[in-house]
Amino acid sequence: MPAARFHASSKLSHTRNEPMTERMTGAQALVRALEHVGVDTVFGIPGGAILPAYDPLYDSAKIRHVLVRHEQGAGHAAEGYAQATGKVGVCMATSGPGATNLVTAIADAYMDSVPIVAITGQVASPMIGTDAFQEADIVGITMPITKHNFLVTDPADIPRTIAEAFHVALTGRPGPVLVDIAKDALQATMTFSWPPTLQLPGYRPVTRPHSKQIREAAKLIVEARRPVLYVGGGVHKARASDELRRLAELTGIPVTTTLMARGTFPDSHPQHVGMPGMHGNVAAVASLQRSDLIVALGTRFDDRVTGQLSSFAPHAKIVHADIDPAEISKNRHADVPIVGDCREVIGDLIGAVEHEHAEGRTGDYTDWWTQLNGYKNTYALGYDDFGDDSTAPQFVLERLSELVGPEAIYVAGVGQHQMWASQFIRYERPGSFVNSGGAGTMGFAVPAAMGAKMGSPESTVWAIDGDGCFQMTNQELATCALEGVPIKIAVINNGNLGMVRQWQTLFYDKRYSNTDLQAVRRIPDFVKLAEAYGCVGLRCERPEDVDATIKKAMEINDVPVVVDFVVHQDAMVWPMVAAGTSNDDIKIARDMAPVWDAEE
Ligand SMILES: Cc1ncc(C[n+]2csc(CCOP(=O)(O)OP(=O)(O)O)c2C)c(N)n1
Ligand SMILES: [Mg+2]
Repeated sequence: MPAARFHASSKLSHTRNEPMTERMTGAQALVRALEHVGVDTVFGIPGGAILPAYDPLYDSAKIRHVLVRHEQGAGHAAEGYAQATGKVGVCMATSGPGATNLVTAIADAYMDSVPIVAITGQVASPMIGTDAFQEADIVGITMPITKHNFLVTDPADIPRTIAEAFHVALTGRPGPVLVDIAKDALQATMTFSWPPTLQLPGYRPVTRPHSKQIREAAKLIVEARRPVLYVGGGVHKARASDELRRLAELTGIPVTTTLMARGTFPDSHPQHVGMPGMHGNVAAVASLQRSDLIVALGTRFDDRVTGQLSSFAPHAKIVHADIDPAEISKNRHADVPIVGDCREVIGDLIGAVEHEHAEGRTGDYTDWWTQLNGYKNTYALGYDDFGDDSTAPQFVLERLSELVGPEAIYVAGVGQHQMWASQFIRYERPGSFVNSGGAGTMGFAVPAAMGAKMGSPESTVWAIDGDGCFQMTNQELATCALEGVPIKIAVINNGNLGMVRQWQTLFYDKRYSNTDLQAVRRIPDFVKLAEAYGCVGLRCERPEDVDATIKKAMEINDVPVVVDFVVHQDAMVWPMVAAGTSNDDIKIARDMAPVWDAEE
């Protein structure tokens, strides 16, 4: 690929930058380059190797540095910021342990295709490879979990590398990019010029889909009897939810939204059949399983969706559209592979289907809808109360959804509460549910909610966290309180590592090895903990207090609020497809399967 000119008119910057040169240190060049690519917020913690960069950062009028309490928090905050803004999130750390503390968040961003740039200080270049103090080969460590990474030892390379990192993070399939800069490169002087010329040979993501494939897909759509749109996180990342809706309404095809796509198609839409997968609802799982044509858009046939791959959707032809050619036919063979940006793909599909309709070819999905509506009505999501005065966790989520509404951004941790947040909150807007899907990273919620709130200060941001997850990253409450980031956190406190306990209930004969967090002893007491961090702490122990507690939390907008919702420990996430089994064996409760044959 010829070297591309980096244009300020790209997504990376708002104004056209005139070429300019100036002598400065590598550190100053780093800060200047970050300003030029449009960075306004950086989450990080300083230390020896990155210290030279923190000095000019102190003077930047354009960049707000947010001092977090743990680098993992910086990484997830960058992810939350990226998801709320559509821009690149930025985190910064020193060498060695600072950099390795970012690793979990970088892996998380890689799995969920979140555009972040991580900037790390490295020991001075003559020391690299000597086991110098705080040396870690972070480029080596993050090689398999970054879209691309760089080690910079020449100060002259800093501006170009930053421009390249932002370009790579945001274009094509988004993802994390790491820039590791040796301390001596930050300290040395160089000649800064902007804009730089990108040197990314071979990097040219295909965004325009092939018209022959599009025509073929449209033909299959009108011929199919049981088609389904299987929508993944890529559709929102391509900002294609409007196009998706047009395609869905034009064709009349049912839509399933994966965990990463919740909100991309409104839950209230009659064509929405729900979330597929391990904890998806029966209609959505059946829509894929019984389908004769799956149109997969920006999604990757993840094992949590397909269940046992060999028995997944056995009668379906597959149209698979993705910006990343490596995803296509990775898990399931695609009959019609389409490489391209989902917005362009869906836009072109609309045109091609309209052409089919104009020629008098339309799909008839009446029987299919009868079947799916049967599943929808018979197997609507529900839950049991325990018949005592305890609170069902699902009830808390239901009430949150009702009282807070679809305009808020909900950010979940990982576990049962995450699945209930996906199932029982109604999402109507793309991007309104942020969570850790591919990696399943406990500790994601608090810092990601902080980043989301900083990216979208007008939005109400609710973190839905587990009592286990919350204890992994709640130190960022200090950051939120001090930086004035009034997020709200609903801790769904079941006193257990609930999702693991659920598997122990089902598959390990109720032998609860190391999942009891001993909630009765209140160590820690989440209300006191919140107060210690300068937040408001509330507790809700009875179902009749849920509404009033949520309303109270909604009235507090100047400081972060933590609500300790004490819920029953034995609540389970249903439906469930046990790991490694077929989607056909979905259970709606323990030992209870849908009665397929009766409806068919
Ligand atoms: C960092 C990390 N460690 C371990 C796990 C395995 N794991 C998945 S869910 C879960 C329990 C989470 O407990 P909690 O936050 O209380 O959520 P709950 O399931 O109870 O709602 C664990 C330990 C994980 N996903 N991430
Ligand atoms: Mg728990």
